[in-house]
Amino acid sequence: MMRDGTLVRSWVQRWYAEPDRDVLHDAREGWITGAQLDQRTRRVAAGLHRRGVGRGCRVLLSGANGIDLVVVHIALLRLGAVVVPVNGAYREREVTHIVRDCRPVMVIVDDDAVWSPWVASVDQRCPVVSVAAAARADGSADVPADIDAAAPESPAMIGYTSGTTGAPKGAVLSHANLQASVAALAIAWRWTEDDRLVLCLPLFHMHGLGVGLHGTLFAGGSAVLLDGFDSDRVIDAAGKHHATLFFGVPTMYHRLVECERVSELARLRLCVAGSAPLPPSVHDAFRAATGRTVLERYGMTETVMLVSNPYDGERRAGAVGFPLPGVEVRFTRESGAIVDLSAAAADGGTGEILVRGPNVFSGYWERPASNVAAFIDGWFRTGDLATVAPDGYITIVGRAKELIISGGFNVYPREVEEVLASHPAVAEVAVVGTPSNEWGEEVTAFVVVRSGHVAPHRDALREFCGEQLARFKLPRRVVIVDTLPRNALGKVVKHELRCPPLPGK
Ligand code: MLC
Ligand code: AMP
Repeated sequence: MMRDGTLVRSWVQRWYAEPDRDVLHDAREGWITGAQLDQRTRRVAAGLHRRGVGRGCRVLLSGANGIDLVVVHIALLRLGAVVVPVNGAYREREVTHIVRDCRPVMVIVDDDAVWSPWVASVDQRCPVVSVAAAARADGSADVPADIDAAAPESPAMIGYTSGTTGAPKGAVLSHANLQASVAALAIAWRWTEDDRLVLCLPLFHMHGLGVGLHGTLFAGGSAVLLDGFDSDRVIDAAGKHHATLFFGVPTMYHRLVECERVSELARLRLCVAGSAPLPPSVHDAFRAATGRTVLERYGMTETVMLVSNPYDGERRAGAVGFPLPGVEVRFTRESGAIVDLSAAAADGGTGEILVRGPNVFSGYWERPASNVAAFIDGWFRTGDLATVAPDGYITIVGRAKELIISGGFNVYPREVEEVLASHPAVAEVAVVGTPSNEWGEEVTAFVVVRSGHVAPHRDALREFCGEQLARFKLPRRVVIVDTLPRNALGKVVKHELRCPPLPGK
């Protein structure tokens, strides 16, 4: 494990050691080698530096998976700038919140024309540049002397997430945090330069970026970048490029097991699932069809990866396994006590997972109050509830935080409630996640209609919210109710909200 290096320095060393090795593939360019990646990212780093991007500057980055996006990402890290990955599906409300919060010096996004007025409404001077244009930025004669010189403890990335409550806040991850996590994964998953990953997860979240891309570059392996998920394209890419690895969210596995070609994935060395619970039925169906046992792991934006099923030994369906190398876990108890893994295994109780380790972020960007609440004596509160089996396997059994995970994307009920509540026909609203085979959880809104108004149709409410929220946050189900269940303090008791059965079920 490299102790004092940074992520980019470890990658650059790989490219120097084996310049002709293929590293990344996309449909537009085919393969590029380590030497090409080094040269291109240097040139782009210099070009962005000339435009005012320097050490510590925040830059929003969002684009479809492809070599251009990766080149810009690496160039920013080489400069010591702080990458703020953002979902390209975000709408004005979501984008302006992040711009206002982290004050970027530049926004680099595929849809630059759409985002320009949004960014300008917060900061007229902040340039909005397309990913393609940024990837052509060329300052080759002018490479800054301090390239690759960011200190391990300096910030590398800010990932926006709502944490346990409230409006999205930026989790600040250092170069050392990001590196510690992939170093642990290289050990735990036996990830080597011979591995080739089919990478269709979006590169604006930890799973695709902090695990898939960073892990590939750290291990010295290679990745086939796919712009979005499609079962046939994943299977084709795995076959054509002799891939060894696939990482996906449960929704992708759900779709793969329904694909008649899934047995072709038997060629892969390792299939990893995470970001949401993988239903044991999908775990079993994938094994029956491919002979491969999915390895499920658990992580978070604030911590990258935390707990993983073992590479050797039982990969238990429904469980997430053991702490990764370097990660320590503890569990809260109702009594207020905090217990370690073996005590939790002995008492068999349920509690919130607390974590500590070199991968764990230091805090949220400019949120001193949240940072106090997020840690107990230096241990980060995950907001996830778990039990530990007598043999040490950790199982996530629920969440203490208000969060819906749909298809691996996080949806904060409060954000959707705020938008729905501004609809003229909505008197009161509560948003919860309801079980779904395909999505894991579905965004469901319980609506009390304002008197004198007609109950709004689901599609009308979706259209209304769609102007302000990314489409994956829109309610898939709307249930009209007379009142919302409330406790003595007037707070909505969400677990008492019940969906009527779907027609035909
Ligand atoms: C797309 N849609 C979704 C959705 N994704 N709706 C709810 N939940 C989602 N996750 C919407 C689309 O906008 C569209 O709506 C409709 O669903 C049909 O789209 P689709 O073409 O079927 O969906 P697709 O584009 O194939 O996307 C599905 C998916 C995608 C599973 C590929 O959601 C995805 O890439 N998920 C991965 C998320 C991820 O990377 N999470 C990692 C977080 S990091 P309409 O209305 O437009 O027709 C993390 C830490 C950790 O959690 O531990 O890893
Ligand atoms: P994010 O904030 O997008 O990083 O999402 C992190 C959250 O995803 C965690 O706090 C968990 O609630 C959830 N999560 C990630 N992996 C798993 C898993 N394997 N099983 C259950 N929940 C998971």
